[in-house]
Parts: sequence; structure tokens; C-alpha cells
Amino acid sequence: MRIVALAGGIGGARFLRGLKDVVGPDDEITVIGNTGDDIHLFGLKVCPDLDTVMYTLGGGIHEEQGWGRAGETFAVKEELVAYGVGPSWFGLGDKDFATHIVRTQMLGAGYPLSAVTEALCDRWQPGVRLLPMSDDRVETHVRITEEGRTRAVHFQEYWVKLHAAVDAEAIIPVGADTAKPAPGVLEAIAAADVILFPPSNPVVSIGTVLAVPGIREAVVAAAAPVVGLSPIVGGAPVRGMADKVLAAVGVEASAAAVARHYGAELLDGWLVDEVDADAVESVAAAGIACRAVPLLMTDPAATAAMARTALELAEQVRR
Ligand code: FO1
Repeated sequence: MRIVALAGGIGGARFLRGLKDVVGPDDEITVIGNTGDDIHLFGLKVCPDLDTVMYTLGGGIHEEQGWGRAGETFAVKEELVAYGVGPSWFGLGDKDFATHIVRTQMLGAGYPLSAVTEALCDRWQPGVRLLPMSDDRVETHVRITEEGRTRAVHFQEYWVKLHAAVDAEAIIPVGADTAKPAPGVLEAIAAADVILFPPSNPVVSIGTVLAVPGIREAVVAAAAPVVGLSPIVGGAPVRGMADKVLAAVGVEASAAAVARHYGAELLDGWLVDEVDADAVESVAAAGIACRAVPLLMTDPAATAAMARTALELAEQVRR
């Protein structure tokens, strides 16, 4: 079976680990990773979501944190701070720096991001084919107003520096409108037997992947059933700032509203948590098959069960 998953960072990566636990040796997983969170710092290109998937599936992730490397040290960051060179609010560790140096060096030599990602994955062996959504630069910016001053900040500044404490007024995936899907992305979607939307952020993760011209259209046209898992449980995001960015696009932070936001054009099936069982009827009324099951990735077994249920729902809704 060929499975395609669109993924953001921590939630997507953890779900994919559960998915790997339930598929067979002949099944192939292709991950189309969000690159809208990418940021250029200290002359280096940092790809947080691609790295989170790569480290999580490759066994190098800082488990509790969910991003960055296990056993990390911060000597380079401290030296930069000593030179007064910022930003100091973004936690790049020494081991992680090496990844960004290799990536930036290869990009500078002319390799596209997709080839660089493949080369990095040669080391980590994540057990999935990890494709960036695009080789072109896309950067998610967030419009905010502070003390009467409106400005757009990089998504990482909104999330890591400002802790999403200010309302997001608009989400701007800069460059997405002219970006092209990376090699293999459209082919993987067209050839998929199942397409999954993990419990990633529907706006700044999966929404950004779908904003690359051609990707949404390919998912809509795909023969494969498309099943998503709600990142909203009991009216709040399991982690992250999905409530803030959903508000910016006029969508309520509820499992049912996120399903309707994707819509029946994209989704054939949707999983909500048991606490949101009352959403099942309204999601079904929108033309999307819906089941209420435990959706908290509390341990590997619970995560694997979620992945198994998503694949079962895909079989039930197969057209
Ligand atoms: N998240 C934080 O909350 N604080 C950080 O300092 C931070 C640094 C960081 C460095 C590399 C990386 O790959 C991820 C990092 N993240 C950090 C996570 C990241 O901000 C987001 O969680 C994702 O971009 C959203 O998926």
C-alpha cells in the first residue's frame, strides 16, 4: 500500500511514528512536509518541520520537547549571544546547527531542497520518503498589531518569541502562490492508495502545504481516500497555537469546524476525539464520514491505534 501523509512538525512526526508501527514491510509512506516554517538564521537555512519528522522517525529527537536533538548542547548559541548576535529567542543547539550547515552548504552548491532532504535522510533513515512540499522558498508570516502598530512577523517569531500571545490577524504564506510542488509530490499523491492528514496544524502546516499551487488540486483529484485526524480536542489544540491561527482565517477551534474548513472536497473521513463525539453528526452532515476515537498520542500504543483507525476508516470510505 502506498500511503501519502501531509505533515507539519511535532504532531505530524509523532503520528507518523505510530503509522510506521502499524504498516507492513511492503507498505510505502511518503511524507509531504511543510516548509512554510522554514527560517533563515545566521546565514543558515533551518527547516523545523522537515527536521522534526527526520529526527523523530530517525531516533534523534529530543523526546520531551518534540523538536531539536536529544542530548543537545548550546555552545554555539551562547557564543553568538556573547557577540551580541541574535536572535537569541530561537533555540538552535550545536548538533542541530550541523544539520543546517550541511543543508545550507548543499543548497549553496546548487542542490534543490528535495535533494538535500534526501541526503540528510541518508543518515537518519527515517523509514519514509520525506519530500519538502516545494523546492521554492515559502515563508509563513503572521500579521499582528501591538500597541497600535501593525506588522507582519515570521511564523517562528510569532510562535517562539511572542508565544502566540497576540492575536493573529492574517496568515500569509509568502511565496506559496508562485511555488511549485517539489519533484515527486504530485506523482506520490496521484499514485497513493491512502492519503492522510495527521493531527497537524490545519492552517500553518497542512494549510500551507495545500497552498502550493497544484497540491490541493492533486489531493482533490486523487483516487485515494483522504482521512484526517483532528488536532483540536475538546475545543483546544492538543499542542501549539492552532486556535490562534484558525481564528485568523475565521474558523472556530473545534474538531467539527476544522473538518468543515477542509471540506468534503478534500476529506472523505475525519477522526475526532471521544470527548468530541457530539461533532460526529455535524461532520457527517457535511459529507465527511466521521468517527470518535481516542486521539491523544500519549504513548506509542495509543498513537499506533490512531493510525490503525485512520487506515480502517480509509478502507470504509474508499470510493
Ligand atoms: N520551538 C520552540 O518553542 N522554541 C524554540 O526555540 C525552537 C527552536 C527550534 C529549532 C529548530 C527546530 O527544528 C525547531 C524549533 N522549535 C522551537 C520548534 C518549532 O518552532 C515549531 O514547533 C514548528 O515550526 C511548528 O511545527
